[in-house]
Amino acid sequence: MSFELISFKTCPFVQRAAITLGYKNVEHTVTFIDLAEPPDWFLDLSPLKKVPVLKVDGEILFESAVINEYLDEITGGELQPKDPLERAMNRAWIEFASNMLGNSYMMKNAPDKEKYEKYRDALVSQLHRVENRLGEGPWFNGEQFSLADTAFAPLFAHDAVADYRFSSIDPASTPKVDAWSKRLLALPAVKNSVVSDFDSLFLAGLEKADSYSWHQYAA
Ligand SMILES: N[C@@H](CCC(=O)N[C@@H](CS)C(=O)NCC(=O)O)C(=O)O
Repeated sequence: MSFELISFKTCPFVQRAAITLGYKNVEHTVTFIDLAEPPDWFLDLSPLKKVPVLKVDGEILFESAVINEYLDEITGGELQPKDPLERAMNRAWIEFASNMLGNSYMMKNAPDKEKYEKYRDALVSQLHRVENRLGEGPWFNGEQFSLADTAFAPLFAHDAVADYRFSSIDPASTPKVDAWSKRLLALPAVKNSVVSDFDSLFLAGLEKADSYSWHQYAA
């Protein structure tokens, strides 16, 4: 089978698929596009005009959570709980992580302090909810690493940019999230899921957006 991941270098949803591909050692190629100027071939093939897209023997698979479930299923399926309710609850938390990624993006790209704080407050409250959900670890479901871990890891990778200058995690009030996030960031599959100049590309994006967070960082 051939796998081609269509990617944008700073997209956290792409990163989820890249982590699963890496964790499962699935041989694949990566094609980068610029979402500011998406090529026609991409607009034709991506139903929602979004990345990630995974081409599987030429077939188009989209939506990061769906891509990850598929990748797990063709490689043993151990990244999803066997119990249907547990599996469904994991899916729900993956959706929650997507919502957090949205708030994180809105916060970092907010044009002013008021909007920045609005999204930061939402994110902090969500981090507390995750804190209450986590057990003893080391992973989201305990001993077994899962797709829930791969879904949250990009949030923490974005949080760690520029030596945690943009972090919303308070280790004192959300210690389990803090420890879990650092454990995830130390995994080779997570480390290798972004390009080597990820930090500078991410910062360039904030500068281009002329965001409040960029001005705080540059000051
Ligand atoms: N629900 C989608 C979200 C993907 C998404 O929002 N990707 C962004 C980049 S990070 C995108 O392609 N945006 C382009 C657009 O909205 O036109 C998933 O999980 O794959």
